[in-house]
Amino acid sequence: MAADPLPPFPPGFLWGASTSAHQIEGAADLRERSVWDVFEARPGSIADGSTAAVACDSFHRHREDVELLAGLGLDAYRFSVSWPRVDSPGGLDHYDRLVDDLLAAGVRPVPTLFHWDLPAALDWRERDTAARFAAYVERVAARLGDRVRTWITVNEPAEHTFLGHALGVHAPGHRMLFEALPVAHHQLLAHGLAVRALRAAGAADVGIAVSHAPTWPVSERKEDLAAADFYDVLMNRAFSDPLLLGRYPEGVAELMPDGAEADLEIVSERLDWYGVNYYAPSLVGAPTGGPSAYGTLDVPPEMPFSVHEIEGRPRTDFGWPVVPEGLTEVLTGLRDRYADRLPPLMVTENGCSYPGLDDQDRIAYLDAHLRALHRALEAGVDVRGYFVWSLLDNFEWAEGYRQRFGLVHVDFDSPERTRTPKASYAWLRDQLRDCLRAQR
Ligand code: IFM
Repeated sequence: MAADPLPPFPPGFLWGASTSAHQIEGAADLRERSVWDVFEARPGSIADGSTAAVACDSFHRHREDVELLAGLGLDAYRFSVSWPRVDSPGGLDHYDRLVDDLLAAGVRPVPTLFHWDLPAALDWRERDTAARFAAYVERVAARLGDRVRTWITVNEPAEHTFLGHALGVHAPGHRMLFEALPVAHHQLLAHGLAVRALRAAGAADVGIAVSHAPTWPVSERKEDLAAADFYDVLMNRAFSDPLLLGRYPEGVAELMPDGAEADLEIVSERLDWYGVNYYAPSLVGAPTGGPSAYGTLDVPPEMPFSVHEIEGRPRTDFGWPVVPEGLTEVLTGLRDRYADRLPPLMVTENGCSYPGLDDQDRIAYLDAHLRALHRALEAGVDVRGYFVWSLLDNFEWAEGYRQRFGLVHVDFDSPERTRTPKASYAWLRDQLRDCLRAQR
């Protein structure tokens, strides 16, 4: 257990936990199908052969989740709204109840409107999907907007583009390599249209959740520096530049669909805050002629870069290196790059996978990352909140139930999906009570 008390955070700093609909809800029989349902049915697509049909059964057990959030003393819950559920009769009723129960427990609902579970009939390769998304967002806002103050449009458009459409290891399973880039643009366009739809419905606090990994060159060799720079463009700046500067960086602009340029005014619609999902940096060099790997992910040899292991660091169960200072680097780096174009930041995801109930490794991880966030605050970066990924162990996409990110253990073998708070749950609860909020 980490010994020193954590430093206090500024008054009003928002403390939360995150989940997503497909990863926790289950009740797949009570909604339309998503691209993930189709993908999970393909033999070999999910490492443990599982599906998210039941997951944590949070659709039926969301009150237990709300109690767990309230027990932690958190201010906010970031969950996602399932578009395929909203498309089914009565689907919005579930979110109505969830929002009411959260508010009754004193927890602010923070819905994400797209967290990868696209309705199976739709396709992000089609530009029209962005307009369909905006129409869906209007329906959700019309129903929940009287009680929801803070909204997130889209989660991690980079991962959904690259894992789902470039490499084919996530749904919908396309392996289009660089031809996948229009999928990124269509999600960003969808985001901009959603910001407009939410504002038209009266929303005043709108953000997006974008993954950011500092890219470290494997050496100072010219080839490694160039490969790392391109990787950084592809994974980070291809998303933050259009959102915050209204332009695509050189190297990806030419890969975007015709007419993308004209959409950038919509894509860069003003944000109330910018969400950062941080897990670990990437160590990148020139291609080695063979495959390279990041955790469980294989990087194809034909890519113009190779990804290397960061040595000398503890690793999570996923094989991801634990590098807390990467979070400080991301936050200060965004401030330095975007300066007065950068809205306040919010860490919308940060966490780690470890097994077991006595999860001292998770405590050490969270402790170190909160200190790293605090260093960014001390350096003058305007960060307004932090959401742990995740409240619950859940369906970790292509890994199935093998990777456990929760503060709360879920027994996936029990019909009740029994929830048991881990040591990290008690630790975070006590930190929130004793130090993190000392200045309030
Ligand atoms: O579980 C995912 C989440 O859905 C998106 N961000 C990363 C998490 C851990 O892999």
